[in-house]
Amino acid sequence: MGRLVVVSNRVPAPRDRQQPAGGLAVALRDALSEGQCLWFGWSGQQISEHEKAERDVSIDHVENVTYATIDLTHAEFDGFYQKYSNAILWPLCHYRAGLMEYNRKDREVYLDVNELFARKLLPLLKPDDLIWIHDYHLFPLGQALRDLGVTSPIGFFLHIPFPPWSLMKALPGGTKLMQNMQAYDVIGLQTEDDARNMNDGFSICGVKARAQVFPIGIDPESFAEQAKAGEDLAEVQRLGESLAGKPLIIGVDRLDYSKGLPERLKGYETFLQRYPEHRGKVVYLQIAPVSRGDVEEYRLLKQGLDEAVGRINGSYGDFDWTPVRYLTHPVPRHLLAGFYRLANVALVTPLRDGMNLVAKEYVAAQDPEDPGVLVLSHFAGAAPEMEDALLVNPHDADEIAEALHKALIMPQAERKARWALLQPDVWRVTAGSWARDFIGTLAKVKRA
Ligand code: GDG
Repeated sequence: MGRLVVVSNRVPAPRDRQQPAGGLAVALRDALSEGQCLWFGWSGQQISEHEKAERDVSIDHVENVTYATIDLTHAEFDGFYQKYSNAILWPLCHYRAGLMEYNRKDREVYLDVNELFARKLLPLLKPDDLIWIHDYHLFPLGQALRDLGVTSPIGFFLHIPFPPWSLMKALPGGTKLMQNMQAYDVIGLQTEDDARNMNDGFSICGVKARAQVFPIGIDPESFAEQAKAGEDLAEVQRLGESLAGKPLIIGVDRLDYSKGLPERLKGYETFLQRYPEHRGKVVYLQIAPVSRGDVEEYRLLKQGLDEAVGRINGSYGDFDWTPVRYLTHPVPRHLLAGFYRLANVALVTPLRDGMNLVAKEYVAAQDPEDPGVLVLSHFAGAAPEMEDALLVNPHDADEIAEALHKALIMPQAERKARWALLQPDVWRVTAGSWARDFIGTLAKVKRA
């Protein structure tokens, strides 16, 4: 098998290269552990327009992995990342065409940055490389590499949903985007629905390409160990003591409108209204680290959440009880694992989600003898694999309220039975197996 070349918008920061922290880095750990590998992408640094001419690729070797990064100018960061990727493709792929802020200029910057990636990557490539491109920031990169004469196998994985063509065609230049996908030898999506949507789009656009399903997972073994070890951490014990015997409901999401946070709070409020017996007797901890804070839509979302939490705490709280504990900063991963294990219920209610790893992490973190209950949205990519969770429609506040009540009073025998049905899939489809399946499929490709 050839050398693995991974391309993603962001490459792990130097401090995270020994011990991967981010989702993609953790997911790729197995795949990157063998042979020589190259990881190419944006450094996370921005430069001014006049520094652009001398822009070079910086190279760093850590064990068998070469990290190659480039800086982006402020204008590139804005047009490529903030606007086209995060204010156009992200909402559209999450079925929110109404939130799209389309501007032709941003599309041009997006295409330019993809071409820049291709030009800077080209001299680093070797003939027997396997190239694996990640996510919506880089849809056209495969074609840009082909235009420069690259003939190696190139694969593409989309981490987020892909909507039906009737919606996707709202994207100006959408047909071109689909045509560019012909450059890829393997196209991976998270779920059957996503792959069907993309394949229907291909046939409508007359594009000869085929999307396949490669659901992503976590590293359940190490996460379960971390969660168990978490029991002995002072912070986890402090959280436990602060509950004073009350059950804990946990939510963990980047502060993103796809995660259904306002709807979830409405569900919790409805729960407090309809089941007064739980008032004063339960704690809901929502961890929602701010993400993409410079994009207007995300600022408005945060404002709305700040207000809703304040309102619920003001109306239902008491001098010795806060209904919602709400953090908008990240919690270190080892604590998070311990918090999940302590939590009696996890509320994972995205309006749309490619997969949702939080659902899998929560299951992995449980004590098999006394597991908690997962309340999961039908619209998470994880839902088809996790039908033994309490599945809810996140738009239906009453359904969330009923599921919360059911979860909190669920007998231990039922909790154990449900967990035992959820556990095998979380252990079977892992980050490692996902990467191996994808790379194995790509390695079998011989381009005509
Ligand atoms: C995209 C797709 C797909 C969250 N808060 C904290 C924290 N996290 C960690 C979680 C989890 C990860 O971030 C989030 O992963 P998700 O899968 O839930 O969601 P996205 O970030 O939107 O990821 C998604 C994924 O890509 C993979 O393909 O599943 O559908 O949208 O690992 O634990 N971690 C720490 N502190 C926090 O406060 N340490």
